[in-house]
Amino acid sequence: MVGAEVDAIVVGAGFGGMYQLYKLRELGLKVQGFEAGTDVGGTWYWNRYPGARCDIPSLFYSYTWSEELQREWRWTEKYAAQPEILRYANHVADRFALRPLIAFETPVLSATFDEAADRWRVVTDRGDEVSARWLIMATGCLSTPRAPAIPGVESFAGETYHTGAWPHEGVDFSGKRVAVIGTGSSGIQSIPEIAAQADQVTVFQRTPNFSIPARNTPLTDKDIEAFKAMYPQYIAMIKGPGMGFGGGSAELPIPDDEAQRKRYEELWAIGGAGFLAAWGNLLTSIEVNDRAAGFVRDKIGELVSDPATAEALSPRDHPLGTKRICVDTGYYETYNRPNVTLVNLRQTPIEAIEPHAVRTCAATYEVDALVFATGFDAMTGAMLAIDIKGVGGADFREAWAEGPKAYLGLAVAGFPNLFLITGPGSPSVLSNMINSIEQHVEWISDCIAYMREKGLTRIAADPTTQEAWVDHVRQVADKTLFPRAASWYMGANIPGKPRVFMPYIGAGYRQTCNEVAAEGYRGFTLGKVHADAHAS
Ligand code: FAD
Ligand code: N01
Repeated sequence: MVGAEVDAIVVGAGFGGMYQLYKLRELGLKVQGFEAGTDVGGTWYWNRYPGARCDIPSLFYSYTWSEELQREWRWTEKYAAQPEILRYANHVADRFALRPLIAFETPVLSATFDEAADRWRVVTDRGDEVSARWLIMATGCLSTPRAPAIPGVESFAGETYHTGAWPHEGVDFSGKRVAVIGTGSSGIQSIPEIAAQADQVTVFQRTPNFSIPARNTPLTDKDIEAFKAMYPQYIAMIKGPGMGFGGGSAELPIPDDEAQRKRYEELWAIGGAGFLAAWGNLLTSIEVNDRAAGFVRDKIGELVSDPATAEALSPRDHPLGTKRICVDTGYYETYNRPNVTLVNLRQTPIEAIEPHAVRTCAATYEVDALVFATGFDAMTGAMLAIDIKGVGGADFREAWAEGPKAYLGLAVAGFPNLFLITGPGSPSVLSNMINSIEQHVEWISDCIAYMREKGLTRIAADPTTQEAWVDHVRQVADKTLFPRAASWYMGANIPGKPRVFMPYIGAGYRQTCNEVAAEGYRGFTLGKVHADAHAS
């Protein structure tokens, strides 16, 4: 594909990229997708670790843009497991004939804006060079796995895995001694499953996390009927002004201690991340948050037989929900198994990995396999891996050197005609991501349609408007408890990464985006390459 010209390039074939390809093809554009993996699915293609499943009920963690798709797909569980979600992604790709639009096993390496033509020139690791007017980055927020540089890690003689890049053929841990490093969502989902299979599991925990039981169940006909009955209200709600955290409960806690506890008990019994919606100020009032956190710690104490282990599993260094809340199946109970040991790295840090062991300052743990559940270079990692040059040779990595900056999380000043799907500065990872993906894809598609209709070839975010939006994103976050946690939302999991709260937590985001578009793309400069340019 050297010298090929298309109208739009979409990088990434997860739920974002697939829908974007579909929409642009519907508009009549010639589109080319590039995907590093061998197939579609993104997150659900890469994260095949045991126990991987969604934490937003599947009926809601589904595309809403096709009624036929809604009708014909039936989820089997409240929270579908990874293989089922991947089957859904594959079904979408087949159902809408998306695969022919995508070059698989083709990572995009660079993109350079040609100012004379208002086109992006994209280069892949296969040597493709393709030019397009529009470049849409559907590269994912949690798509760059990271493993810490622990001394000696390269000397480990056993098997090494990362939850975010799990082998397709699966892993059999039977008869093995397994070390799991990391207790975020991926660790919390995989540890019970690994423990059920392996001889011995040693969990190396640096920071305990709050986790709420999923209470996953098979979906019944009755559940599906109830969902169908409320579907119009659901659509009205997600298309309404509340998208982002502003859409949560508005209720404030009742002063009575017993009544508060009753509410937490009810939500604990229901299970899932809805626990965070207990009160409208759970994520802004430390007093309210402390109560809820105390409730969860009490539950950990009830679930884990050994008091010292229960205490080590009890988070005390960050408010509940300010690190992504985890949703589990039997996580805390797993520590009652005789084959599971918890190592508290706050007391006894890892010093080195040896060929057959993990060594802390206090002991050496012999293991056959190492599982890194150590997360991702979230929200910026995939973008910064690509060498992007904008107007006047502007370097994308420099533009984001102090932290990511994007107008509405959709566009970056200095990089015209490039759009981000669920980029930093949008609700993104704080929302149901499929809803946010759809909103961005539809906004971007409308914008491209508008540009073509008007014969325009360049749209660029204004630096001052972008700066104001970035400021607003920070101010809104500062009113919450989120900045108090050393979370990946803040970039705190990557040494040297700027500490900036990356997603947008304010209310009314969709409405703002709609208004920006309705006002002729307020905050953007629109132009034409030269008089005789034809819009493509
Ligand atoms: P991704 O699915 O990450 O896809 C991005 C794709 O881009 C990847 O396939 C990647 O290979 C490709 N790519 C990146 N860079 C390049 C490049 N340079 N060249 C070519 N290809 C490239 N969200 C929820 O809302 N609810 C959930 O329950 C939920 N569960 C999750 C569970 C796990 C284990 C993880 C890791 C995330 C979860 N998420 C969840 C977030 C999830 O990432 C999103 O819901 C959604 O799947 C993201 O889709 P996407 O298309 O934006 O990105
Ligand atoms: O990653 P994480 P994740 N030594 O960054 C630890 C989504 N997701 O893959 O907190 C020892 O949350 C680190 O410790 P600390 C969801 O959005 C959803 O689990 O930095 N430990 C932490 O415990 C989620 O938030 C689901 O002290 C080290 C862990 O590794 C996001 O993806 C399932 C270490 C990393 O946790 C990321 O989740 C899975 C070191 N050097 C993922 N470095 C659902 O349930 C890091 N750690 C839907």
